Amino acid sequence: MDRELFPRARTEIAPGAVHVPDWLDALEQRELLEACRRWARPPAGLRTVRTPGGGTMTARQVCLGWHWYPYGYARTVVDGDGAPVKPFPARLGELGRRAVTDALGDGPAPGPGYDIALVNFYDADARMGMHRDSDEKSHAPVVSLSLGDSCVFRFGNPETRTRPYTDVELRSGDLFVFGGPSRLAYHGVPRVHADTGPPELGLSGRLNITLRVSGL
Ligand SMILES: O=C(O)CCC(=O)C(=O)O
Repeated sequence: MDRELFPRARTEIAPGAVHVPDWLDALEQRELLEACRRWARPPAGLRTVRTPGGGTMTARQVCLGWHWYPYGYARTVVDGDGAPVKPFPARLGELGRRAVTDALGDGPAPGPGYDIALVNFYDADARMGMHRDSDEKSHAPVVSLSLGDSCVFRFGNPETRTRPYTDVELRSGDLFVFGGPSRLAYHGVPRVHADTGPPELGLSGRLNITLRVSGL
């Protein structure tokens, strides 16, 4: 989508946290969406996440490689149908490596590569509260890809859920990477803008694919 007079630029939002607009082309977005639809099917498919306090997350989720539940990782869907988690596709690992190089300019990090994908599906009313990705043992950068409707992505600081934070609009095809001093920064999605995705993609709602290194 080219609504701007000038192309949106790569922006460092905080030290080690970089937004790269339009990183995925239309074909890559379509292929990823088709893969997400396959991964969402049971067993170990899209589920509603329940938090220990009795709440439910409004974004629904499917995991690959390791199953995330509040607050840990398992090899089976311990808070759902109990099935083994689907394997982490090598293709997503390559995408993760390329994303880090493009966003941060770093070569491949030594040690294990990406082995977790969380796929979050947001309808127009879904949100994600401010949280830190702190259940992994590795501090490798988190890679986040967006498909479909645009959203407000709130990126804060490692100390508090509150200000200072920066609101970034993430659109279909955008990449956001956060590592280094921002690896444990609080972040969330306070708003999804309905019907703003590229019509040719054929997705109603928003998908986010988050890649992490477990260190497990
Ligand atoms: O949907 C997003 O852009 C953020 C997802 C997220 O923060 C997470 O999965 O931990």
